Amino acid sequence: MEKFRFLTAGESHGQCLSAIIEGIPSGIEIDIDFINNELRRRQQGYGRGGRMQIETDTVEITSGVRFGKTIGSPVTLVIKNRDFENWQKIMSSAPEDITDEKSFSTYRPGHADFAGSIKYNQKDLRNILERSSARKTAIEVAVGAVAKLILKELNIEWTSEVTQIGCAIVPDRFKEEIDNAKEKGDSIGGKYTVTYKNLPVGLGSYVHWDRGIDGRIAQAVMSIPAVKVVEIGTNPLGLCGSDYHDEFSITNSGEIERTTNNAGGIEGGITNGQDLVVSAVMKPIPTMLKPLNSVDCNTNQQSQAHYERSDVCAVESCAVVAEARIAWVLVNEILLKSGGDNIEELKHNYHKN
Ligand code: EPS
Repeated sequence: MEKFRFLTAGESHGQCLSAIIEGIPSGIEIDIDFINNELRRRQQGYGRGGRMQIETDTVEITSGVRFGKTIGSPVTLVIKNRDFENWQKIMSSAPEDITDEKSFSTYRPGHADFAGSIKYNQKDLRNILERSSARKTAIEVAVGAVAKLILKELNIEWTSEVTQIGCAIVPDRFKEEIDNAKEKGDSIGGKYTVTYKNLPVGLGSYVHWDRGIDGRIAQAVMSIPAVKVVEIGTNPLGLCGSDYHDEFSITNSGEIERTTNNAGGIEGGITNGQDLVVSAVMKPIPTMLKPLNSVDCNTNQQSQAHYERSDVCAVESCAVVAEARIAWVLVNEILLKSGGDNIEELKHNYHKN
Protein backbone atom coordinates (compact mmCIF):
# COMPACT_ATOMS: atom_id res chain seq x y z
CA MET A 1 0.00 0.00 0.00
CA GLU A 2 1.53 3.25 -1.09
CA LYS A 3 0.29 6.70 -0.13
CA PHE A 4 3.56 8.53 -0.72
CA ARG A 5 4.58 7.34 -4.18
CA PHE A 6 7.30 8.43 -6.54
CA LEU A 7 9.49 7.40 -9.42
CA THR A 8 12.95 8.71 -10.15
CA ALA A 9 14.81 8.85 -13.47
CA GLY A 10 18.22 9.84 -14.72
CA GLU A 11 21.65 8.46 -15.55
CA SER A 12 24.86 9.29 -13.68
CA HIS A 13 26.26 11.35 -16.58
CA GLY A 14 22.95 12.22 -18.23
CA GLN A 15 21.36 15.63 -18.36
CA CYS A 16 19.60 15.49 -15.00
CA LEU A 17 18.07 13.38 -12.25
CA SER A 18 14.36 13.81 -11.65
CA ALA A 19 11.50 12.58 -9.50
CA ILE A 20 7.73 12.91 -9.51
CA ILE A 21 6.19 12.49 -6.05
CA GLU A 22 2.48 11.90 -5.53
CA GLY A 23 0.56 11.89 -2.26
CA ILE A 24 2.01 14.91 -0.47
CA PRO A 25 -0.69 16.74 1.48
CA SER A 26 -1.26 20.38 0.50
CA GLY A 27 0.03 23.19 2.67
CA ILE A 28 3.48 21.73 3.40
CA GLU A 29 6.09 24.50 3.41
CA ILE A 30 8.81 23.55 0.95
CA ASP A 31 12.06 24.92 2.31
CA ILE A 32 14.45 24.76 -0.66
CA ASP A 33 17.45 25.64 1.52
CA PHE A 34 16.70 22.62 3.69
CA ILE A 35 16.50 20.32 0.64
CA ASN A 36 19.74 21.73 -0.78
CA ASN A 37 21.47 21.33 2.56
CA GLU A 38 20.49 17.67 2.59
CA LEU A 39 22.00 17.37 -0.90
CA ARG A 40 25.17 19.02 0.37
CA ARG A 41 25.35 16.58 3.27
CA ARG A 42 25.15 13.65 0.82
CA GLN A 43 28.08 15.06 -1.17
CA GLN A 44 30.35 15.32 1.85
CA GLY A 45 32.47 12.88 3.80
CA TYR A 46 36.13 11.98 3.68
CA GLY A 47 36.97 9.63 0.81
CA ARG A 48 34.60 10.90 -1.87
CA GLY A 49 35.98 11.11 -5.42
CA GLY A 50 36.45 13.78 -8.10
CA ARG A 51 32.80 13.91 -9.15
CA MET A 52 31.90 15.67 -5.93
CA GLN A 53 34.26 18.52 -6.88
CA ILE A 54 32.33 18.97 -10.12
CA GLU A 55 28.78 18.84 -8.75
CA THR A 56 27.03 21.27 -6.44
CA ASP A 57 23.72 19.49 -6.26
CA THR A 58 20.74 21.82 -6.02
CA VAL A 59 17.09 21.08 -6.65
CA GLU A 60 14.67 22.78 -8.96
CA ILE A 61 10.93 22.32 -8.35
CA THR A 62 8.91 22.34 -11.54
CA SER A 63 5.44 21.35 -10.30
CA GLY A 64 3.23 20.90 -7.25
CA VAL A 65 4.47 23.91 -5.25
CA ARG A 66 3.10 27.44 -5.40
CA PHE A 67 4.33 30.37 -3.32
CA GLY A 68 6.44 28.02 -1.23
CA LYS A 69 3.75 25.51 -0.31
CA THR A 70 2.51 22.22 -1.77
CA ILE A 71 -0.90 22.43 -3.44
CA GLY A 72 -1.76 18.72 -3.46
CA SER A 73 -0.66 18.02 -7.02
CA PRO A 74 2.38 15.89 -7.96
CA VAL A 75 5.68 17.51 -7.03
CA THR A 76 8.45 17.30 -9.62
CA LEU A 77 12.07 17.66 -8.52
CA VAL A 78 15.02 18.07 -10.87
CA ILE A 79 18.78 18.05 -10.17
CA LYS A 80 20.97 19.00 -13.10
CA ASN A 81 24.17 17.01 -13.61
CA ARG A 82 26.86 19.61 -14.12
CA ASP A 83 29.15 16.92 -15.51
CA PHE A 84 26.72 16.40 -18.42
CA GLU A 85 28.51 19.27 -20.15
CA ASN A 86 31.48 16.94 -20.58
CA TRP A 87 29.33 13.93 -21.54
CA GLN A 88 26.82 15.39 -23.99
CA LYS A 89 28.02 13.31 -26.95
CA ILE A 90 28.60 10.14 -24.94
CA MET A 91 25.16 10.27 -23.33
CA SER A 92 23.26 11.60 -26.31
CA SER A 93 19.82 10.10 -26.98
CA ALA A 94 20.18 10.70 -30.73
CA PRO A 95 21.06 7.57 -32.74
CA GLU A 96 23.61 9.38 -34.90
CA ASP A 97 25.68 10.36 -31.88
CA ILE A 98 26.80 6.84 -30.98
CA THR A 99 30.36 6.98 -29.69
CA ASP A 100 32.52 4.40 -27.95
CA GLU A 101 34.90 6.83 -26.27
CA LYS A 102 33.66 5.80 -22.82
CA SER A 103 32.46 2.30 -23.61
CA PHE A 104 33.93 -0.55 -21.60
CA SER A 105 33.51 -4.29 -21.56
CA THR A 106 35.32 -5.72 -18.52
CA TYR A 107 33.06 -6.39 -15.57
CA ARG A 108 33.82 -4.80 -12.20
CA PRO A 109 33.41 -7.64 -9.68
CA GLY A 110 30.82 -6.55 -7.11
CA HIS A 111 29.13 -4.01 -9.37
CA ALA A 112 25.97 -4.54 -11.44
CA ASP A 113 28.01 -4.88 -14.67
CA PHE A 114 27.95 -8.68 -15.06
CA ALA A 115 24.36 -9.52 -14.11
CA GLY A 116 23.06 -6.27 -15.64
CA SER A 117 24.74 -6.88 -19.01
CA ILE A 118 23.16 -10.33 -19.28
CA LYS A 119 19.76 -9.17 -18.03
CA TYR A 120 19.54 -6.19 -20.41
CA ASN A 121 21.59 -7.83 -23.20
CA GLN A 122 24.18 -5.05 -23.38
CA LYS A 123 27.82 -5.42 -24.43
CA ASP A 124 28.68 -1.79 -23.69
CA LEU A 125 28.78 -1.86 -19.90
CA ARG A 126 28.38 1.93 -19.85
CA ASN A 127 24.68 1.14 -20.39
CA ILE A 128 24.65 -0.71 -17.06
CA LEU A 129 26.93 1.62 -15.07
CA GLU A 130 24.94 4.74 -15.81
CA ARG A 131 21.77 3.82 -13.93
CA SER A 132 23.26 1.40 -11.42
CA SER A 133 25.58 4.19 -10.23
CA ALA A 134 24.95 5.58 -6.77
CA ARG A 135 24.61 8.98 -8.43
CA LYS A 136 20.84 8.37 -8.46
CA THR A 137 20.84 8.62 -4.67
CA ALA A 138 21.09 12.43 -5.09
CA ILE A 139 17.49 12.68 -6.27
CA GLU A 140 16.46 10.11 -3.65
CA VAL A 141 17.85 12.38 -0.96
CA ALA A 142 15.83 15.27 -2.42
CA VAL A 143 12.65 13.13 -2.22
CA GLY A 144 13.65 12.17 1.33
CA ALA A 145 14.10 15.85 2.21
CA VAL A 146 10.51 16.53 1.15
CA ALA A 147 9.42 13.60 3.33
CA LYS A 148 11.47 15.03 6.21
CA LEU A 149 9.67 18.37 5.85
CA ILE A 150 6.42 16.49 6.54
CA LEU A 151 8.03 14.68 9.52
CA LYS A 152 9.22 18.06 10.87
CA GLU A 153 5.60 19.29 10.89
CA LEU A 154 4.87 16.36 13.23
CA ASN A 155 7.88 17.09 15.48
CA ILE A 156 9.71 13.92 14.46
CA GLU A 157 13.51 14.22 14.68
CA TRP A 158 16.44 12.21 13.37
CA THR A 159 20.20 11.77 13.57
CA SER A 160 22.78 9.52 11.96
CA GLU A 161 26.36 8.60 12.74
CA VAL A 162 29.09 6.51 11.18
CA THR A 163 30.12 3.85 13.71
CA GLN A 164 32.80 1.94 11.81
CA ILE A 165 35.11 2.42 8.81
CA GLY A 166 37.05 -0.68 7.81
CA CYS A 167 38.25 -2.11 11.13
CA ALA A 168 38.19 1.24 12.97
CA ILE A 169 35.46 1.87 15.52
CA VAL A 170 36.99 5.05 16.96
CA PRO A 171 36.19 8.13 14.80
CA ASP A 172 39.79 9.43 15.19
CA ARG A 173 40.91 6.40 13.15
CA PHE A 174 38.39 6.62 10.29
CA LYS A 175 40.56 8.91 8.14
CA GLU A 176 43.53 6.63 8.59
CA GLU A 177 41.58 3.61 7.28
CA ILE A 178 40.43 5.60 4.24
CA ASP A 179 43.95 6.93 3.55
CA ASN A 180 45.39 3.40 3.78
CA ALA A 181 42.83 2.07 1.31
CA LYS A 182 43.47 4.98 -1.04
CA GLU A 183 47.21 4.46 -0.94
CA LYS A 184 46.76 0.85 -1.99
CA GLY A 185 44.39 1.75 -4.84
CA ASP A 186 41.67 0.02 -2.83
CA SER A 187 38.27 0.97 -1.38
CA ILE A 188 36.77 0.57 2.11
CA GLY A 189 33.29 0.18 3.60
CA GLY A 190 31.81 0.60 7.05
CA LYS A 191 28.74 0.84 9.23
CA TYR A 192 26.35 3.57 10.35
CA THR A 193 23.28 4.02 12.49
CA VAL A 194 20.23 6.17 11.75
CA THR A 195 17.87 7.08 14.61
CA TYR A 196 14.38 8.57 14.34
CA LYS A 197 12.87 10.02 17.53
CA ASN A 198 9.39 10.96 18.69
CA LEU A 199 7.54 8.46 16.52
CA PRO A 200 4.02 7.39 17.43
CA VAL A 201 3.05 3.87 18.48
CA GLY A 202 1.31 1.98 15.67
CA LEU A 203 3.07 2.51 12.34
CA GLY A 204 3.12 -0.77 10.38
CA SER A 205 1.37 -4.02 11.22
CA TYR A 206 1.77 -7.75 11.80
CA VAL A 207 -1.40 -8.71 9.87
CA HIS A 208 0.39 -9.46 6.58
CA TRP A 209 4.04 -10.11 5.76
CA ASP A 210 4.34 -6.98 3.62
CA ARG A 211 2.86 -4.61 6.20
CA GLY A 212 5.60 -4.90 8.81
CA ILE A 213 7.43 -1.56 9.05
CA ASP A 214 10.65 -3.44 9.82
CA GLY A 215 10.42 -5.21 6.46
CA ARG A 216 9.67 -1.98 4.66
CA ILE A 217 12.61 -0.21 6.26
CA ALA A 218 14.90 -3.16 5.56
CA GLN A 219 13.94 -3.12 1.87
CA ALA A 220 14.41 0.64 1.63
CA VAL A 221 17.88 0.56 3.21
CA MET A 222 19.11 -2.75 1.76
CA SER A 223 18.53 -1.53 -1.80
CA ILE A 224 20.88 1.45 -1.40
CA PRO A 225 23.84 0.61 -3.67
CA ALA A 226 26.54 -1.30 -1.74
CA VAL A 227 24.48 -2.00 1.42
CA LYS A 228 24.78 -5.66 2.44
CA VAL A 229 23.45 -5.76 6.03
CA VAL A 230 20.54 -3.98 7.73
CA GLU A 231 19.94 -4.31 11.48
CA ILE A 232 17.09 -2.96 13.58
CA GLY A 233 18.09 -2.30 17.17
CA THR A 234 20.67 -4.50 18.85
CA ASN A 235 21.93 -7.53 16.93
CA PRO A 236 20.37 -10.34 19.03
CA LEU A 237 22.76 -13.06 17.86
CA GLY A 238 24.00 -14.98 20.90
CA LEU A 239 21.86 -13.12 23.44
CA CYS A 240 19.35 -14.84 25.77
CA GLY A 241 15.75 -13.66 25.76
CA SER A 242 16.18 -12.27 29.25
CA ASP A 243 19.13 -10.13 28.09
CA TYR A 244 17.61 -8.99 24.84
CA HIS A 245 13.93 -8.12 25.45
CA ASP A 246 13.01 -4.68 26.76
CA GLU A 247 11.12 -5.03 30.05
CA PHE A 248 8.20 -2.82 31.05
CA SER A 249 7.76 -1.00 34.34
CA ILE A 250 5.44 1.64 35.76
CA THR A 251 6.78 5.02 36.86
CA ASN A 252 5.62 6.79 40.03
CA SER A 253 3.31 8.89 37.89
CA GLY A 254 1.72 5.73 36.44
CA GLU A 255 3.33 5.79 33.01
CA ILE A 256 4.67 2.75 31.18
CA GLU A 257 8.46 2.93 31.01
CA ARG A 258 11.22 0.92 29.37
CA THR A 259 14.85 1.44 30.23
CA THR A 260 16.31 -0.49 27.27
CA ASN A 261 15.60 -0.39 23.53
CA ASN A 262 17.19 -3.49 22.05
CA ALA A 263 14.19 -3.92 19.73
CA GLY A 264 15.14 -0.63 18.05
CA GLY A 265 11.62 0.78 18.30
CA ILE A 266 9.75 -2.01 16.48
CA GLU A 267 7.90 -5.00 17.94
CA GLY A 268 5.63 -7.22 15.82
CA GLY A 269 6.31 -5.10 12.75
CA ILE A 270 4.81 -2.03 14.51
CA THR A 271 6.53 1.03 15.94
CA ASN A 272 6.30 0.91 19.74
CA GLY A 273 7.02 4.55 20.55
CA GLN A 274 10.69 4.02 21.38
CA ASP A 275 13.43 5.46 19.14
CA LEU A 276 13.67 3.76 15.77
CA VAL A 277 17.27 2.57 15.44
CA VAL A 278 18.47 1.24 12.08
CA SER A 279 22.07 0.25 11.30
CA ALA A 280 23.51 -0.75 7.94
CA VAL A 281 26.80 -2.10 6.64
CA MET A 282 28.11 -0.75 3.33
CA LYS A 283 30.54 -2.94 1.43
CA PRO A 284 33.69 -1.42 -0.11
CA ILE A 285 32.85 0.30 -3.43
CA PRO A 286 33.63 -2.11 -6.32
CA THR A 287 35.38 0.42 -8.61
CA MET A 288 39.06 0.23 -7.64
CA LEU A 289 42.23 1.84 -8.95
CA LYS A 290 44.00 -1.49 -8.40
CA PRO A 291 41.65 -3.63 -10.49
CA LEU A 292 40.54 -7.17 -9.70
CA ASN A 293 40.68 -10.08 -12.13
CA SER A 294 37.83 -10.10 -14.55
CA VAL A 295 36.63 -11.09 -18.00
CA ASP A 296 35.97 -9.04 -21.12
CA CYS A 297 32.39 -9.60 -22.25
CA ASN A 298 33.27 -8.99 -25.91
CA THR A 299 36.30 -11.29 -26.21
CA ASN A 300 35.50 -13.68 -23.34
CA GLN A 301 39.18 -13.41 -22.40
CA GLN A 302 40.67 -12.94 -18.94
CA SER A 303 41.18 -9.26 -18.27
CA GLN A 304 41.48 -6.58 -15.58
CA ALA A 305 38.32 -4.94 -14.24
CA HIS A 306 37.39 -1.55 -15.66
CA TYR A 307 38.40 1.49 -13.61
CA GLU A 308 37.05 4.98 -13.76
CA ARG A 309 36.84 7.86 -11.32
CA SER A 310 35.16 6.68 -8.14
CA ASP A 311 35.06 7.10 -4.36
CA VAL A 312 37.40 5.35 -1.93
CA CYS A 313 34.75 5.50 0.80
CA ALA A 314 31.16 6.79 0.81
CA VAL A 315 29.82 5.50 4.14
CA GLU A 316 29.02 8.98 5.45
CA SER A 317 26.99 9.74 2.33
CA CYS A 318 25.28 6.37 2.55
CA ALA A 319 24.01 7.29 6.03
CA VAL A 320 22.39 10.43 4.61
CA VAL A 321 20.75 8.31 1.88
CA ALA A 322 19.45 5.89 4.53
CA GLU A 323 17.97 8.78 6.54
CA ALA A 324 16.11 9.84 3.38
CA ARG A 325 14.83 6.39 2.54
CA ILE A 326 13.60 5.77 6.09
CA ALA A 327 11.84 9.15 5.91
CA TRP A 328 9.83 7.96 2.86
CA VAL A 329 8.78 4.80 4.66
CA LEU A 330 7.73 6.72 7.77
CA VAL A 331 5.73 9.32 5.84
CA ASN A 332 3.99 6.56 3.89
CA GLU A 333 3.05 4.76 7.11
CA ILE A 334 1.91 7.98 8.78
CA LEU A 335 -0.32 8.81 5.79
CA LEU A 336 -1.71 5.25 5.83
CA LYS A 337 -2.52 5.52 9.52
CA SER A 338 -3.61 9.13 9.87
CA GLY A 339 -4.56 10.16 6.33
CA GLY A 340 -5.14 13.76 5.39
CA ASP A 341 -5.22 15.63 2.10
CA ASN A 342 -3.91 18.82 3.68
CA ILE A 343 -1.48 19.54 6.50
CA GLU A 344 -4.17 20.72 8.93
CA GLU A 345 -6.15 17.50 8.44
CA LEU A 346 -3.00 15.37 8.75
CA LYS A 347 -1.94 17.12 11.98
CA HIS A 348 -5.45 16.86 13.42
CA ASN A 349 -5.70 13.11 12.68
CA TYR A 350 -2.10 12.43 13.74
CA HIS A 351 -2.43 14.06 17.16
CA LYS A 352 -5.88 12.53 17.74
CA ASN A 353 -4.47 9.00 17.57
C1 EPS B 1 28.18 9.39 -7.26
C2 EPS B 1 28.55 9.74 -8.49
C3 EPS B 1 29.40 8.87 -9.29
C4 EPS B 1 30.38 8.13 -8.38
C5 EPS B 1 29.71 7.38 -7.26
C6 EPS B 1 28.56 8.09 -6.66
O1 EPS B 1 30.00 9.74 -10.18
P1 EPS B 1 31.13 9.38 -11.24
O2 EPS B 1 30.82 7.98 -11.73
O3 EPS B 1 30.96 10.42 -12.31
O4 EPS B 1 32.42 9.51 -10.53
O5 EPS B 1 31.27 9.07 -7.79
O6 EPS B 1 29.20 6.16 -7.70
C7 EPS B 1 29.90 5.02 -7.47
C8 EPS B 1 31.03 5.00 -6.89
C9 EPS B 1 29.29 3.80 -7.94
O7 EPS B 1 29.96 2.76 -7.88
O8 EPS B 1 28.15 3.83 -8.39
C10 EPS B 1 27.32 10.25 -6.44
O9 EPS B 1 26.82 11.31 -6.89
O10 EPS B 1 27.11 9.89 -5.27
